[in-house]
Amino acid sequence: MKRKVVSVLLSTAMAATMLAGCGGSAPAPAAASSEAASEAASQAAETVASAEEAASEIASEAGADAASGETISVGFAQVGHESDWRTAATKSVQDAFSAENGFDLQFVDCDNDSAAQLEAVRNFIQQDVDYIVIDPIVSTGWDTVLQECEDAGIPVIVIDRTIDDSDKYTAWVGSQFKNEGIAAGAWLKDYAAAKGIEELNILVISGTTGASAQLGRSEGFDQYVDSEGWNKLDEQTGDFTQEGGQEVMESYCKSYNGKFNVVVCQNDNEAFGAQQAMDAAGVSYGVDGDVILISFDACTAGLQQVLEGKINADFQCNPLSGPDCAKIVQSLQAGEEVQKETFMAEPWYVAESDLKSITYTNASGEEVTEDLIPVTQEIVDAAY
Ligand code: GZL
Ligand code: ZN
Repeated sequence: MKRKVVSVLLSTAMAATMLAGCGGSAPAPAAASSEAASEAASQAAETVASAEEAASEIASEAGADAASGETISVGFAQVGHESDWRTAATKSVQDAFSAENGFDLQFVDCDNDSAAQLEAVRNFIQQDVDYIVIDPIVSTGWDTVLQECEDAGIPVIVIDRTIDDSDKYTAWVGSQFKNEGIAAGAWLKDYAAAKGIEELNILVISGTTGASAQLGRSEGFDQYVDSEGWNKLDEQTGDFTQEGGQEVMESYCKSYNGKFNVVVCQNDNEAFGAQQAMDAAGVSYGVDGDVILISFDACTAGLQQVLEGKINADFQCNPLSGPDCAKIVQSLQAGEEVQKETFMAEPWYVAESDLKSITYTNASGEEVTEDLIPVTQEIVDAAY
């Protein structure tokens, strides 16, 4: 179905729609009280509920479009299938861009291969789809193909990871990754002080090299390594996979045996692999262990590990951007203005309840104070 000529009035300001959670102006630190805990639990459920609510808005809007017989064709070039997070992110887009919602979705799993991802986008141009959605494996190498999309008159929406060498796309929905890294550093500083741990010898298992999620988390956390004078022994990529996390941790256990007391994994699947390697090497971790284990994503299986005290802190990255992305496409199709940036809500989860909040200067230079949420079974059950 040929797309309507869509006159898109873009808001020039890079206004970010902050939802509650990381990166926004944080609520005042909650007092240690049971209502704060239940508030936190409902906040976790809200992450899913707001996605569901947005999904129903899409469905009703699509109802009208379906009545007019208009199907919107969308090409989606997804990173791959490397993690639990990715599975949830793919499902979020596929559910939002469903046939009953008036979409014809062409989905390509690019298997963590940047060349394949560029080829998928060029194929979408050949197919003359109405819109293209990209979750970019790495943040550079995009300007040429985005120019080709622009020349073909096909609007591009970027989700999750960012494209840093071109702004030839209409909108982006995702995370402030640097804040995730900063929050992890702020938490570790307060946690070590509360536990009386003077010396931090840190090993990092980073995500896919050059992915904005990796760049942001490393940059944010390294602010604390530098300002606190922590000893970062090594940083190697685990490519956001469990196998990668296990391989890197196996080599760390050999090279740094007995010399480290913190492991930072840039997603939960790497953390699961690191746990396997530390178990095999007889290294204890978590709340009652010798090693503090920090992770990102806070997927259901990761939060279960936090509940069991096997991961000390898990900084959520919210994968449910499908509904926001579909609403942007529907607005564009209706010739409406869209925000250039939309940030997802992202709570910070912890295994213990003694620390209530963290205060830090976020990526936008604002001083923020954000709750730390002790994980309960209710929160695990409500996770994405
Ligand atoms: C972050 C996302 C990352 C997740 C990983 O937004 O791109 O990629 O943190 C995933 O789990 O593989
Ligand atoms: Zn995130």
